[in-house]
Amino acid sequence: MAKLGHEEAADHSIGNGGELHQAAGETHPPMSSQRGLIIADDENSLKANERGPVLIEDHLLIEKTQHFDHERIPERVVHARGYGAKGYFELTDSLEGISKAGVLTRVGEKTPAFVRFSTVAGNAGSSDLARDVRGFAVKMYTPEGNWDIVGNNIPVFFIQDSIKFTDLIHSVKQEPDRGFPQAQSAHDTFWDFVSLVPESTHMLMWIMSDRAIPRSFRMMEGFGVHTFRLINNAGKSTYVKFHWRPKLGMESVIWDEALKISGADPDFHRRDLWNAIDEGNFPEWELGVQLFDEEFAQSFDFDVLDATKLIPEETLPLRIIGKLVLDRNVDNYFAETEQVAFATTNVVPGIDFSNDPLLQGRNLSYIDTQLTRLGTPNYQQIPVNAPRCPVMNMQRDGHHQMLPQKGRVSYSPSSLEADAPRPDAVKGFSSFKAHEEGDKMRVRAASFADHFSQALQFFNSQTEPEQNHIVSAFIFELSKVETKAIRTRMLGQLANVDATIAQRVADGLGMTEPIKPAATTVTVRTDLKVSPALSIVQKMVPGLKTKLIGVLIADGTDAAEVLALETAAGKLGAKVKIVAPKIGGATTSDGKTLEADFQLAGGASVLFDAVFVALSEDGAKLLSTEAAAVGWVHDAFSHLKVIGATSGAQALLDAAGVVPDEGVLVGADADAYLSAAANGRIYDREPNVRTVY
Ligand code: HDD
Repeated sequence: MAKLGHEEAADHSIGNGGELHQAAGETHPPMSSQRGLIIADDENSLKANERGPVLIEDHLLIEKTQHFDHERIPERVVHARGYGAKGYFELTDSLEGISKAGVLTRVGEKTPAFVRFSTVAGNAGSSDLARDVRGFAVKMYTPEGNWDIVGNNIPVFFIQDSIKFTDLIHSVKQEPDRGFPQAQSAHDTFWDFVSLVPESTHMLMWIMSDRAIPRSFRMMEGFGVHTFRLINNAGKSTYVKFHWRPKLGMESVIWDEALKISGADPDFHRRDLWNAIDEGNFPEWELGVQLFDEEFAQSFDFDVLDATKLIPEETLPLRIIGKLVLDRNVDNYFAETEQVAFATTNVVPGIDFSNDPLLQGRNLSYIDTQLTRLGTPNYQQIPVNAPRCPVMNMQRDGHHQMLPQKGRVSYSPSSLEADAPRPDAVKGFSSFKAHEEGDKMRVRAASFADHFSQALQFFNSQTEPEQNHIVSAFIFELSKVETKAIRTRMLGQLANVDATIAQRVADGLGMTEPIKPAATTVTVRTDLKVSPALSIVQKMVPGLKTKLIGVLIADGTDAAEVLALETAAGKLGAKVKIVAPKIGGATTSDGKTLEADFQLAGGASVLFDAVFVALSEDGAKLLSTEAAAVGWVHDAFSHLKVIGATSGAQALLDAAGVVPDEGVLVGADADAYLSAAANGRIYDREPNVRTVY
């Protein structure tokens, strides 16, 4: 190779970075190393000569590489895949007299908040649409310290005692020998465990329901799950259960749709949240509380300390006391969403724990796990975790200590410094004076024994399509279980809830042997009143606000029609997304180009809440032989979506097997189509598109 002259070599060494020009108005600060040294060349390592070996002297290369090598931290052992956002909690109704917590008594105060939604079983890189419980963790930075409600989108849990948590999670995560399956409960070890642990039956009903496949984080409820205590100034305790209520109402997707979204856009939920906040459509939840005393607890049919049970809203109505608004996306995913550390022990004076044995175990686990994840007890100093009130104590040093802790006194009591912090019995946190007596023992209280009555109540409280989905989900999951004895055993547990449910699942599995109910000492209560509040469909809020409408176009599409739809949809707060065979768009009937948001293969109809097929006759004929277009329409139909179409589009509807019903509007105007779409899915269509067991 010819040796380059000095000048040529210098030019050559610039690399790609040299191509970047400073545009007018841009002020790029100089790049520096971690210790602030301004970097002259970030394209080339330091070499002994032009083609020679790299020198160990290249501290810039070493620093950059070393930092990269250590970028990852251990992901969360559960809830690894999550997404966070910032906002505030505002109290609208004071709990004065019930709790002394400032955050629950100072009406109108806006408390900064950080929320992280998550799935439980999947690893950080899994899909958002796995069938799973969703974590709903809220951190409120109150003037009296951080208060976390580390909840889920389901008000009950799998187990009653935290000693079983390790087993539950080991069973649902990837099987340890093979390292799969990822992010799903549909495998032998999970069903082996739950079929042997009847206390999980109520929760199984919930995770087999559409609650486990929400349409959006913005459209799901949140629950503190456990019974907590509120403590007033006189030290009196009131039991409380916390509920987050989405302003948009609840909505879920269809299971086949969830499977396909996982392929079409594994980031579906996080993208949805990011976009909504970015566009100024701030998601909002009401905070509701169920308040009750010991007398109610004693009179209630189930133990309020049992996290596998709920108190129906119809029995104990919610009192709405505030709202949570998410109005800012994170600035940096790792710094905030990954490093945020929630803990059930993050409570403030006026809020305390009950004896729920699941909660008591959690109180250790959260603060402990952060040591592995974040590597130091000083994780509370990371900005996303740091309280927004003074932190003063005698804890010192440790890895990554950020505070210049001043003074010679690092112990208490002390007398040497006038400003040394001291405990404050009035302002400070004091535990509720609970009266405890009895023998120490490792037992499960008899009041925790009924695992089936509320499971049946939940099922009976669903609409027919929702019940069908629960049955189908059991069939799907158990069909993935290879060990037949586990399927049989699970049918035995289901039979304890209800013989018909068990039989429907058995029919779907093709298991013809008589079902033998599992041994139980409990007589199932069939008299529990249905609770419509447990159903998603019955809580749906009609409307198209922030919904997405996919419009399929091709050459020859009538642009005016698309524009009319876009305008009408915009007025209702919905967004139209154009899907075309080419991303550059299509030539519409007026000879102009209508640009596309998605290329057909990358804009599957599962990404939209409703669809519109805006094709000319020629366009429809052409797309009738295009599998992606046929699948686009067919999926929308089988996912029970409202389909609008121009009359020219009929050939594609026919090719996709679309059968006319109230949700198929051909040749209708934009308003008629949109008002149909605003009512959501066409559940009556379901028996025509898939087998209902
Ligand atoms: Fe948990 C994370 C919710 C039972 C141990 N849990 C975690 C997160 C949520 C929940 C939302 C994610 C927080 C975040 O976004 O960082 N967990 C629950 C609910 C439960 C529950 C609602 C039952 C009512 N959890 C539970 C038990 C234990 C744990 C019984 C252990 C005894 N959970 C953990 C953990 C995690 C966690 C291992 C993993 C990462 C973390 O805490 O920070 O400590």
